Amino acid sequence: MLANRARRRVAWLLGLLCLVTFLPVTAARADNPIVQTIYTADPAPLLYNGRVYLYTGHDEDGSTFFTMKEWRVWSSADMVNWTDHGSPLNLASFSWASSNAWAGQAIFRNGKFYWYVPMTNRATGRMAIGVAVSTSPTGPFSDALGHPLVETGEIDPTVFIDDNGQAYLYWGNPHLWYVKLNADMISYSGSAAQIPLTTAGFGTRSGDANRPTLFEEGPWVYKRNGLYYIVFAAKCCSEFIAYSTGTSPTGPWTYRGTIMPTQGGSFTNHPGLVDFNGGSYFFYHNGALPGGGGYTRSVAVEKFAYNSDGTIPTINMTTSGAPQVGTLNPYVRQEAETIAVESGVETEPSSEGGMNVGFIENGDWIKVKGVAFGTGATSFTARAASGTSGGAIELHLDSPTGTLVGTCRLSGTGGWQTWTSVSCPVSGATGTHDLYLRFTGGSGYLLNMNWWQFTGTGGSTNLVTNGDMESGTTGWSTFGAGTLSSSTSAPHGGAQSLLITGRTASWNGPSQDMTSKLVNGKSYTTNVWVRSQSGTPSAKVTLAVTANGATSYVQLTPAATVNASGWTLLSGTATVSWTGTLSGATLYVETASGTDGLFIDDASLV
Ligand code: FUB
Repeated sequence: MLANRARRRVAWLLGLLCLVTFLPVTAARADNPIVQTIYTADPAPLLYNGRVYLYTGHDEDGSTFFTMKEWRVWSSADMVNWTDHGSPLNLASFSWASSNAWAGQAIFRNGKFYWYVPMTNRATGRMAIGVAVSTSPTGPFSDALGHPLVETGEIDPTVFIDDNGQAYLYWGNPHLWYVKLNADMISYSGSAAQIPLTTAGFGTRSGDANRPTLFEEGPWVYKRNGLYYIVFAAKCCSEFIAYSTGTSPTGPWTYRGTIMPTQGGSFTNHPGLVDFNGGSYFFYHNGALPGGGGYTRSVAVEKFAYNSDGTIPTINMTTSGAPQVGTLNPYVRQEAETIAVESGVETEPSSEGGMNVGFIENGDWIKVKGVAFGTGATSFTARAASGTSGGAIELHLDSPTGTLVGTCRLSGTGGWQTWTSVSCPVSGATGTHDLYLRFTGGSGYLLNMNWWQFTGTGGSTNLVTNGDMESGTTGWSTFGAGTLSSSTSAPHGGAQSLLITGRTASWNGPSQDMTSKLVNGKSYTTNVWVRSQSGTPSAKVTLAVTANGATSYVQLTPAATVNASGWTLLSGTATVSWTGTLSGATLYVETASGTDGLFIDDASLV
């Protein structure tokens, strides 16, 4: 909360400056860092079920050391709007730990999530690594062992499972350690060993006889196209991010150079990399928030592309961050704590489960990026509470003072966790916009918000019948060969997805007839979530348009690699037009090659 007060003071000062320069104060707000409600550090992304879950540390407000007591979880389906899942793990979760909730990483295996975290072992006073377990990516997590998994006095665990199922845990500062984890992920075989820190493997550091190589801390190990990568924080202080590649999980390693130069106002940095929805993303931390610095850090993300030889380009910190993947659907319930950028608000656990937004004062706002209203919203509902006399929730497009499309008023509800639903009419919300929820009222705290949802014609314009697959195979056919069935194994949303098996050509796929639904010359946005039964085909959504006896093919989405371990969003916007009389229009999901079985879910054409 101190952070917010500090930010408010900064905003006030900026406001004074802006009065002089006639710039709106809000112009300075950026999408990076991705979390602004608290200071976060040490990002560790994990893909699960079409979302990126981000595990971080939490720097306390006003810290003068790495005073960290808990870990936090965030998630996003689009890389720009991040949902706050609170803190499902803290030092008190480990009876043997005393302090220093530092950098960890979580991984999914056999239906469970394992989160490896370093902290001080009270009994020895040394840093040790514990492992917490949960059946959900957002917890709650509990100590799997009741004692450290491994203790060498060093920090920063990273975990990796090789293609043959062998899992490895690496950690270290100043050394680089590893153990081979057993399949249960909470024990290991053999004893902790060190990876030799050679200058060929980890670069040359000058000026520190005790540390001849660049390796400092924060290892992040993964495998891509048969090559092993170890990305790490290099050369203290200030750190930069460098990497090495190897031909096996334990080397030999070859130093490959800098990924992210020293930048950003924090003397540490910490890498986490993930491939999501056809793109590659680099998470890191810096001191970019107001009041930020070496002990008050913030997590940020950049999109990048590997070079064709597998090397990683130089990545610089930006304030714009990664581009949005797809759009956000305002016609389904959205958590209030799903935020791209905010000003003044904070989050807290909600009595209705999950988190809510709170500590809202007059003029505070939340930006939700890339909201697809389609042909229009007619009303807005918010789940809200107020222990005072409430306030107004103003709905603005594209800036906190942009077009006002609706205002919901909330009176006092008798308590900050006494929830009620308030609705108000909406007009003028069409197309895709950044939505700003701006809160106005008297002095002091106004209201809390748990979730929100729009209704309207824009929500019913999905031209795909049974796009959420909750009605089995209704509305769906196959384009060419294949057998459709409804699947309950790991749906993207709801309880079911659609499965096609028995494809005999790459163009075979689940399909729907759109002939009577399309308007000539109109631009349509397509979103379809896809995963493969096995294999990693390149999938895309296509529209076969037949007019005047000729068939042409409109690419509704670009192709993206899909896999069996999680959902990938195929998303695109394309203009559909024809000459003469339209006699057939078939939407279908296909692959560039191969005949892998495909699951699809949450399909829309708007
Ligand atoms: O957050 C505490 C420590 O700072 C981490 O363990 C290191 O990687 C550095 O980021």
